[in-house]
Amino acid sequence: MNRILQNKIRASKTIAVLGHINPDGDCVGSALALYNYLKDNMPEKEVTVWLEKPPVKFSYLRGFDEIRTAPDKDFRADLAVALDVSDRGRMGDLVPVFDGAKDTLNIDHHVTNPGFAADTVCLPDSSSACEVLFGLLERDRISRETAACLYTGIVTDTGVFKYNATSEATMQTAGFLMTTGIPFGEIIDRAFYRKTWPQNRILGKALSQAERNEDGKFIWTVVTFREKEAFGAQSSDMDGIAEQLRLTEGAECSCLASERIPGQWKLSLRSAEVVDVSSICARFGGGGHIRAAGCTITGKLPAEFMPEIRRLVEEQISQ
Ligand SMILES: [Mn+2]
Repeated sequence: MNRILQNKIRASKTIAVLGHINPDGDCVGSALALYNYLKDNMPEKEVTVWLEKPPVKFSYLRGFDEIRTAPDKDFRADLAVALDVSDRGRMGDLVPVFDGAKDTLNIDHHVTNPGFAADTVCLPDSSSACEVLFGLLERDRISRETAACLYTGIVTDTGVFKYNATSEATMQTAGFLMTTGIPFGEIIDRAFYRKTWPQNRILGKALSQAERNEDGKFIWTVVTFREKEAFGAQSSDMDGIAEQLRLTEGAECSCLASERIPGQWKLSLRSAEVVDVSSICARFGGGGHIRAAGCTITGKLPAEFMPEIRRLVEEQISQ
């Protein structure tokens, strides 16, 4: 086992644990996993955990209420450990806490990581920062609470053991974590599937008013600002709608147009295996990945831009 984490911890009295802006399940999970691991096994250490305000849905993880969100320029830790952070700037307002530490370590899994810390453990083939961190911890010192944090991160970053980065090692890690007695089904629901009331209602609204072309390969839907307001839905509540549309039998490509503010349309496109949606979004100044991309359109109505999107999608499908 790589002893770098143990060695650095042994040499430090005060330890600051950090993650990236807009923290997701892997970020919150890995940060709190290390926090809990240190609290459980080394109570003599002074450990603090720092994150930008994390989503409240992760409040089931122990230590959630102890997360510090306000930067402290004068804070000097012996060791700062950044988790799931692919780039120094990704720590946002909390960069000074990292920079103020005498020693630094970065535990990550992003292939683009330039190695900004004094030492870096970055395994791009790992599913998640939580999987990388697990490899650095002593198994028999992992409590149920720490295991719940690690499991949360793995579930989030693998889309519940579905994305390509899911490996045999991922499943073995998850299997070990289950042996600690974590409520794994509940964790999957809370971290991944559970939706708020406005989220589910706006999803239903968007799906019920969806349309599709003649062969059913392109499916689209439009949600206006007024409709979002009526359901009390935020822009972030639209996440997952385009993906759900794409899962329609026979569909190759989906498009959700949601009005962010009056007159400004956010488009989310998803495809199954043929259409390069990033090239379509690039025409409108957006971008993303081949199978998932987005763009923003202002000054046009859906009745004007959606036929254009449809034509571009159909063009690619017919090629
Ligand atoms: Mn991650």
